This record gives sequence, C-alpha cells and structure tokens, in this order.
Amino acid sequence: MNTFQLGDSGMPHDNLTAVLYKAQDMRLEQREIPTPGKGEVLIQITRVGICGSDVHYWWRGRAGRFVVESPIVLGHESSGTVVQCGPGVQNLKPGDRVAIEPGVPCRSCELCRTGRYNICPEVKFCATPPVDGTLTRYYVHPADFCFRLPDHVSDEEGALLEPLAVAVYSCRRAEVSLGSPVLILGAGPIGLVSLLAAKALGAGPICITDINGDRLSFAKGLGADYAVNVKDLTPEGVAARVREALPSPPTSVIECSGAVSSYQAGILAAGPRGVMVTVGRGNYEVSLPLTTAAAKELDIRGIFRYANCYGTALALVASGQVDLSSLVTHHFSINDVHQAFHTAKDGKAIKVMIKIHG
Ligand code: 572
Ligand code: ZN
Repeated sequence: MNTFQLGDSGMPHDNLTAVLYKAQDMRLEQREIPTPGKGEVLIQITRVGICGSDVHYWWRGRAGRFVVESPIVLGHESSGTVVQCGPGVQNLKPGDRVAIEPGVPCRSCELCRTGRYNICPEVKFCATPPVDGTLTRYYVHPADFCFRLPDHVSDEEGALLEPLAVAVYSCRRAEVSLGSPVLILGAGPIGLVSLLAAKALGAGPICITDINGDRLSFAKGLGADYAVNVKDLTPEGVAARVREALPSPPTSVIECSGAVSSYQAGILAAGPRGVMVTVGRGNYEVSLPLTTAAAKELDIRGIFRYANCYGTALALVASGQVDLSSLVTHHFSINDVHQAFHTAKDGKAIKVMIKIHG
C-alpha cells in the first residue's frame, strides 16, 4: 500500500529537503520532485544515517579536498521505497524497498571496467560536492545501484549497509580471513562495523583500540576479544599493549581513526607480512616509521569507499551473520534535522538515524 502523500496529479507533492547552504547553515525547504530518467527509479526515502563526513560538511563547510561552494543536500547512508520506474528498469518495481549504493561511476573507464569503480575519476557520490545526497523525501537514483531488501531486513538496516560496505571492503583489502588475528584502530562507527564484518568472516582474536572507554565497552559488547584504551600511550606503548593482548601479532590491521599516532602504532604492532589498510582520514601529510614497515614487508593499502560490496553487506545482514541494529543509538525525524546533526557532532552517539518516511 502506498503511504506517500498524493497530489491532484496522483503524484506525491511534499518533497521536504535538508539543504546545506554553507557551514552551519542547513535549511529545510521544499524542492521539486525529480523524474526518473532511463534506467532510474524515483525513491521515497525512508531512513538516512548521518556519517562523519556529513557532520564535517555541515559544521566546517568542507571535508578533505571537497568544499561546499553551492547549496548541497547531505546524506549518503540511505534506504527507501521505489515509487516510480523510469524507462528500461527491469530489476525493480514500485513498492520494492531498497538500499541505495550512493556512488555512481562512469561505467566505461578502465577502472570501472576492471571492477575498481570506487576510484573512477568521474564517480558521483551522494553528498560529496557538488552532488546532492538523500536527506530529502523523494530522490532519483540508477536502478542498478539500488539493492532490493528482503522483507525481514529493515529500512534502518538498509541504510546501514553503507558503512557496512566500507567494512566489507576494508576486510577484503586487509585480507581478513578465518582465524586471523586482527587489529582495529578506532572504535567509531567504521571501526565497529569492521569488527562485525571481521567476526562474520571468522577472524579472531580481534583487538580494538580507542581513546574513549565507552566506545571500547560498546566494542566488547559487540564481540571484540580485546579492547585497549590508547589514551596517553605512545605508538610504541600501543603496539606493546596490543602484542601483550593478542597471542600472535595481527596479520590484518584496519586503521579507522585517521590519527597520526594510530597509523604509527598500526605499523609497529603489525606482524611480519601483514597488511594495514588506511580507512581513517586525517592530516594530508603523515610521518610514518616506513623502515619498520619495510623490514616486516608490511603492505600498507589505501581505502577509498568500496566497490562491489553492497551485495555482500546485504547478504551478511539478511543471513543474520551481522546484526547492525544496536549501532543506532539516536533517532530523529527530518523535521529535527538540526538536532540530529548536533547530536552526531557531540560524539556521544554511535549512529544517528533520520526518519524521512514510514
Ligand atoms: O561512507 C563513505 C565515506 N567515505 C569517506 C568518508 C565518509 N564516508 N571517505 C573519506 C573521505 N574521502 S574524501 O575523498 N572526501 C571528503 C570526499 O576525502 C572520501 C571517502
Ligand atoms: Zn560515509
């Protein structure tokens, strides 16, 4: 049954949208409801999670090299219900609930054709300037970047497939595997979903670090074997504590904090022939003990979002191997979007979820 508001034309008319004009200036306003083109679907958005990058754009007007220069709609962790299909859409129909993979590449360059579409130079990613995101009631997206949710997977879980896709990709790139000792640096949302993904892959024992004791307790509750508080520790001190905790040095290190000292600690703690992936973002330039990395033949690998991970993320949730539900600590309606962003910025929440419909 349709729950969206219908105008005289039989189409919905309320398209309340959260538009960021500049740093700390987000306004709720009505926008035209877009029409799906060839291969696209119109989606009634139901849930949008707030990511750290959304908070950066909102509070500072920029994130990394991307700057808010004209009004932009934030939000890239999203799910919704298809309400209209454009010409040629075969895989979806009105009424289907979907998770939205937010990065759409050119599909034709060498990187796209070889499966690394996340680093396609033409990729258009929701809520990365100048591309609008999903904090809106109605949104158009290519149908093949939408993943139909089975009935037992909630819209909230659908939205959380986005950070889980980051974790799936990180675990793949870090070669996390059955019985492998893993170190996760940083117990924010990405560190926590990486923990869940690594556990689902059968890895272990898993050691996680943070400077916040509450986050570490949360991580323990999610199944971390060891939680190390690294506040006031040097990188050498962190590495020593990790090596005391784990029975053998980690073969996979997933850096999710972006702190220089954390990168350094990861290199020092990693086992010989290990892999360290850099998911966290921090300073443009970072000083690293590269000689130590070389001496143990550590592979340091970059991470840029993900490619080909949404299907796996959905399968992990649908099969019950990953339970994301406890990560959402705060809920808000789109009408309270400002309060939602303040809560996300405060740092006490794990994941803030915005309800748009339903
Ligand atoms: O969920 C995807 C995602 N990717 C992030 C950050 C937040 N969420 N990345 C880190 C920052 N880069 S960026 O290129 N940028 C600010 C757009 O430096 C993108 C990937
Ligand atoms: Zn994100």
